[in-house]
Amino acid sequence: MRGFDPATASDDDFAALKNGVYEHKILILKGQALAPSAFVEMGRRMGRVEAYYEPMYHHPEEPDIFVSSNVSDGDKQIGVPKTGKFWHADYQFMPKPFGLTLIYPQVIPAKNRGTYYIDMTQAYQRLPEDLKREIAGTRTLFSVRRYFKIRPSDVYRPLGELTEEVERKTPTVAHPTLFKHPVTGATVLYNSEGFTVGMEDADGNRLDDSLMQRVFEETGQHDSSFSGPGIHLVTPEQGDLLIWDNRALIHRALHTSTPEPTVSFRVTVHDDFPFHDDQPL
Ligand code: 7UC
Ligand code: FE
Repeated sequence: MRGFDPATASDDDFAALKNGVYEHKILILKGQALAPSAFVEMGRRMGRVEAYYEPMYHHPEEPDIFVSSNVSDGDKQIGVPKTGKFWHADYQFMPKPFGLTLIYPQVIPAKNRGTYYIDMTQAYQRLPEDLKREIAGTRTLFSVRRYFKIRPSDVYRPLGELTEEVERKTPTVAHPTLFKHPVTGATVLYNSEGFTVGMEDADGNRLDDSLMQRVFEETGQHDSSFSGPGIHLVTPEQGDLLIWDNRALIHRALHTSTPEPTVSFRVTVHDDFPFHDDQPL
């Protein structure tokens, strides 16, 4: 999408932009030139901005910006390298995830760059009927534990103490495996290989892990060639600003395999709708 200027856009323009995101799942705004503060301001025009819960990711001047970066300035690493290199939706392991993710790449490597996406409303439609029946009414359990990044201050800490802290601050949460998207009404299959740690039936009984494995398989998350019909790669250019529906899409970063610098800024936004109504379909 060309010509969207957040500085002059009206509230109606922002409302139309958000509707476009829900309709198309992802929009790419071309030719953006925003200072960090203007990027945060843009997020505020779209809803309530949520800063990442771990401060090590924060932009030094704008804590509402999450920085993914492999660039370190001497001893001073800003942000965190190699984030999100696994299938996930943002904040899926939190009780209240946000509806919108904005990514504004700053330094783009020439090779092996971008993000893969799977539309989990379409992936649901493609499931075999017996699997649809099996997951109906269930809940899926999520945790950050496998991808929590060690902080500089964790050096020399016993691993047990660290895992205890992760479980205390971000205990496993349950979300309905299937919920109705509050805007489009589509059925969202809420699952990801990175953050899903189990499933349970409507009465809270733990289901066999083979069920979540089958969901990973059938939605293409085990496809190591990333060539399946449901997987889409977006490779941004300088000036692109990506906005996507963090309910409908799961994503996975493709990080450069060469030592090229890469830096990306992220702002995340709660929109005007409950994330889900907590009623499993
Ligand atoms: O470092 C990372 O990969 C961050 C990840 C654990 N969480 C991103 C998010 O918004 O859920
Ligand atoms: Fe992410």
